[in-house]
Amino acid sequence: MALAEPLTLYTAKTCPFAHRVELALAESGAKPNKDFIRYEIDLKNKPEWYQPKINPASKVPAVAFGGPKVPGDQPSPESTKIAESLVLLEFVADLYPDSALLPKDPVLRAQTRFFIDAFSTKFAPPYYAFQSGKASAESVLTAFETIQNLLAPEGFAIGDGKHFTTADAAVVPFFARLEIALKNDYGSFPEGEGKSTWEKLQTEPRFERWRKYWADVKARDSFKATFDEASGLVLVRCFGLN
Ligand SMILES: N[C@@H](CCC(=O)N[C@@H](CS)C(=O)NCC(=O)O)C(=O)O
Repeated sequence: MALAEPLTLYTAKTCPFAHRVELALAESGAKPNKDFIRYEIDLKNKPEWYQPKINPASKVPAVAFGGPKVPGDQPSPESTKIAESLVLLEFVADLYPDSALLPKDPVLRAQTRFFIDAFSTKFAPPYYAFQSGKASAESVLTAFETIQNLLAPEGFAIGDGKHFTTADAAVVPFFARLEIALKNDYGSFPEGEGKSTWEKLQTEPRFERWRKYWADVKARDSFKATFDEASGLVLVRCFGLN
């Protein structure tokens, strides 16, 4: 659905934070390069205008909203620039109030935000430590259980699980990349521990709910449209930087 004002998303296929926002836009029915401009930033060779004109922190994702319609590489000073993936998730939910991205009920809204906070504080740090060879596989499996315990009994994360919310958009990009990293044993953990950790997640009864959640997410059109498996291995640099 088209927006009243132009929106350009500065993003990078490799970046899980940017993927969050792409998922939210896809869930809102916004089509890249029709309803918004999708501008890929090469993180290894960022355009010189990016930091001064779009994001002083020089990171993706960022959005230019409003102002005249301009090409992505010629940003207008009249547009508002907004950064930080979790801020942008809520911005997209506000732009598309008819999407189910952010529940209307205050309790469910609070639970959505609590879920994201739990992921940032209880899942990302141990996972990042494991990936960097500084924590045990068991600490990661415990972190999976922590997140799993917050999932709705079926479906997506929040409430009755019927709706994909910002809680799902916030965590899915990281699960997608860690699946690839673990399966390929890509990380600084002892050789074989990535694969064996993935094997445990796939087979142990204690992770059954997470497995079903992950299967439901992967079957979702928004996921298929936004995840580029080839870029998925670029994880370590981004994970934990929030
Ligand atoms: N806290 C930021 C983190 C964004 C971030 O770290 N993005 C990385 C890519 S995954 C980035 O743009 N890094 C700058 C660079 O690589 O030069 C958010 O949530 O949006």
